[in-house]
Amino acid sequence: MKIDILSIFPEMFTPLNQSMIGKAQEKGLITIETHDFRDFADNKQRHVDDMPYGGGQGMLLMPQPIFDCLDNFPHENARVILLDPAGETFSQQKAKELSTENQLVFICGHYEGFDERIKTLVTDEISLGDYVLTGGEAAAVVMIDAITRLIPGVLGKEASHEDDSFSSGLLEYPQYTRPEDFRGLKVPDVLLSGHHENIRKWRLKESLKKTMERRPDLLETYSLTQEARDLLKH
Ligand code: 4H4
Repeated sequence: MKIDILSIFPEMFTPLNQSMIGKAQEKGLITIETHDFRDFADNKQRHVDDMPYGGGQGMLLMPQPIFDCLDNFPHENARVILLDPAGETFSQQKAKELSTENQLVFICGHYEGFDERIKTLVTDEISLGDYVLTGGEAAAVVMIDAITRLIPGVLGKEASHEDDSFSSGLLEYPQYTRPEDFRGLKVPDVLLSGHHENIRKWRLKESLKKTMERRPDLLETYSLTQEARDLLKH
């Protein structure tokens, strides 16, 4: 996957060179390239924003630097994603959908928003959540993390995303590692039993309980098996 990021703060994306995403780039599974659209501003002061027509607070990103920056690299058939609080709320399902694309382009705005004409370039307007950030960069880092970890080979054999919270449709069950007893806090006996069927049932019940307590909305779209219904009753 090729990921192009339009931002006037390219240094905000260095976290993507660390850890598993950094390794995925070294393995050639993904290529991340940042483009500073300030380099494409056609004014001497290199301004990329201006006051809104009609008055009002704040500054808006001008269309010209964004359009010319986007014209500067191939992006046919790419999903062009505008980070905007007014966009569709990002989700694991959206991450899964975008993880199958060959190229993603992220347009990260600052200040108070975008000239509306920028949206003619865009295939998806996506928000990280119902809050307003100083810029789209932090949101893009989170989305790229969530998307690229789903690309086969990125997580490597030592980790997988099949049982992730949300991927399975339920919140993840409680997990434990060594030691068995840490300051009197013990690992549940079932996990030490080696009885795989009992462990599977315990994990399903714990996922259902946690989901029911914290995110009952997820159960509206989760197709409960008879076993899951029985486990929820007891
Ligand atoms: C855009 C701020 C629009 C305010 C912005 C407005 C997010 C988010 C974000 C910098 C840009 C803000 N990006 N998810 N949430 N005037 N970006 O907040 O429409 O309120 O992705 S405005």
